[in-house]
Amino acid sequence: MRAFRLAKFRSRVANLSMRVLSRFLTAATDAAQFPVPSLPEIAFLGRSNVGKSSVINSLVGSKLAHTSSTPGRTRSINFFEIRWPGKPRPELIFADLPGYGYAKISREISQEWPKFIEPYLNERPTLGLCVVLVDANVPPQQSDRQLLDFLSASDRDFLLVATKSDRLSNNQLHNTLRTLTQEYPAARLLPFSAKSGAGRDELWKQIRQVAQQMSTAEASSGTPLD
Ligand SMILES: Nc1nc2c(ncn2[C@@H]2O[C@H](COP(=O)(O)OP(=O)(O)OP(=O)(O)O)[C@@H](O)[C@H]2O)c(=O)[nH]1
Ligand SMILES: [Mg+2]
Repeated sequence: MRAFRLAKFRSRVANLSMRVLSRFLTAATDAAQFPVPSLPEIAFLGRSNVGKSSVINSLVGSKLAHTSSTPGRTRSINFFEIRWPGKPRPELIFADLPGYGYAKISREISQEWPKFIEPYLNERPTLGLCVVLVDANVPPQQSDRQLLDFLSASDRDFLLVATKSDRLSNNQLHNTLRTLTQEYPAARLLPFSAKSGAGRDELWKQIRQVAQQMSTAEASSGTPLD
């Protein structure tokens, strides 16, 4: 778990055709346990079981984050460091967040939100992008709407990712994307499947763009991200 894991990507996008190294950093259930802010950070958010940990594993190409068919598997904010081989230092942090939205889990998690998830989303200075996952097989949910409203109010950049697209026919996926666009007209939307790898290159592209913008801003301001 703690050793850097090597994964190979085959990508049609030339500059994404590379290996990525990933490493578990820490699990936090309290703001005091967050790692010192340093690198651009990408958070993965969504209802329990939507596939947050699976998206992270698909991106890094290894079983870095724990996945489970039982909702509520991830109970802490789990931080992972991402590095490209040949580079001396890591370039990104991925944060896998606890899910919300299942009745039993929801009660427990709702107590946790004010304690560490809300402070994380509100105050984390290095958080560059919130990847908000919604299940492409499930109609839009009130809990997702609440999260997106929360992120908009906090002025957080977010990207909406429709997961488990492999379970839908092209026609069904088309309808789902249309519904999501109607429901969340302001959101950037991307279909994704951890199973087939659909959408992975595009998601990497979006993540790297944010990371590059943050690094450029840091370099031109002359001050570190924290
Ligand atoms: N068919 C299909 N199944 C998927 C996909 N992504 C995730 N799953 C399945 O969905 C279940 C939940 O996946 P996780 O990645 O653990 O979901 P999570 O959002 O991290 O869940 P919590 O940590 O409990 O909030 C697992 O059984 C996965 O195998 C996908 O792209 N396609
Ligand atoms: Mg999880």
